[in-house]
Amino acid sequence: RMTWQSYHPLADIHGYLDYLAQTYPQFVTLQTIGTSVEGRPLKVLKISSNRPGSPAIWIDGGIHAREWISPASVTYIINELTENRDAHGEAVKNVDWYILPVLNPDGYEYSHRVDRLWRKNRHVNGKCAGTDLNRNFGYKWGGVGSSREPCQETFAGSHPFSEPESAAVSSFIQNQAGSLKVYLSFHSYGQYILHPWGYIRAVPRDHADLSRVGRNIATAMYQAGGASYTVGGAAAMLYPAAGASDDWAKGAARIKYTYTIELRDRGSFGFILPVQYILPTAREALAAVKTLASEIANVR
Ligand code: 0X9
Ligand code: ZN
Repeated sequence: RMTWQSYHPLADIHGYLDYLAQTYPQFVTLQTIGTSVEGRPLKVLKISSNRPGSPAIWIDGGIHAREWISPASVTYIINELTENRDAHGEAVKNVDWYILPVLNPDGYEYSHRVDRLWRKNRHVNGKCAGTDLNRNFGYKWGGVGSSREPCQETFAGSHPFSEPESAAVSSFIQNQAGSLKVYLSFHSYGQYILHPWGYIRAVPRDHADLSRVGRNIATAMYQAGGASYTVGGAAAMLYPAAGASDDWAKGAARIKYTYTIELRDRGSFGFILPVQYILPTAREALAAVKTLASEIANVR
């Protein structure tokens, strides 16, 4: 079934989520929160603490089709939090987890079948296909670092949440009514731990908290897998880009600990990360989420 020795097509990933929900019904449930442009389900796995009022963590992967290490790492995290639940301490059991491994299923499949370097979703906009889902979120939408031109890689869509994938995620997150304390999105590549803001080179009021926890994440990732991750504000450290999911999570959904993590590598292989790096990278990703869980769970 699922391994971390190769990159899997969408059917394997969705089949694995179905299997987990069937095998662990006491604490795992699977919900389809919407459908993609081409009609594929957006499957969110909930791993429950079974304690009312628990803090919750949202994790997504695969916003960008070609960043295959992201769904691979997110499914590894899911595996550890379910099949290996007792190995990771109390904090992870006291959190409700909402995990969407493939936010852009159409793009993911297209990158497997047709164009390995496809980035966007598969919405047809006139002569070109694809909206950049990480420019389509409705906070400071359409600003710097996004394009109005459908043929560009950073096309922001016709309006905020014009795409079913980003719209479904935003509705679901808003419906979690304040329980979400962490929003985390896995991308590649570059080895960065990015926090808001991404639309402007300024920092939010609680920048010191975001930076402190970000540095704790970097330390844990280094210890888990040996790669160095750099922490900083997204616009200041990488480039300004408006309409991304992280800025929306912080600015509109008001989730305090919001991060985008750019997984391995630093550019030697880039998006085409060889399969022998899946496990070490996924271990780093797991260390990141465990750090966040202990930060918000108040048990140590
Ligand atoms: O440009 C992006 O969407 C992300 N980088 S990627 O190479 N994976 O495409 C970075 C997004 C960082 N966050 C914001 N700019 N808000
Ligand atoms: Zn990306």
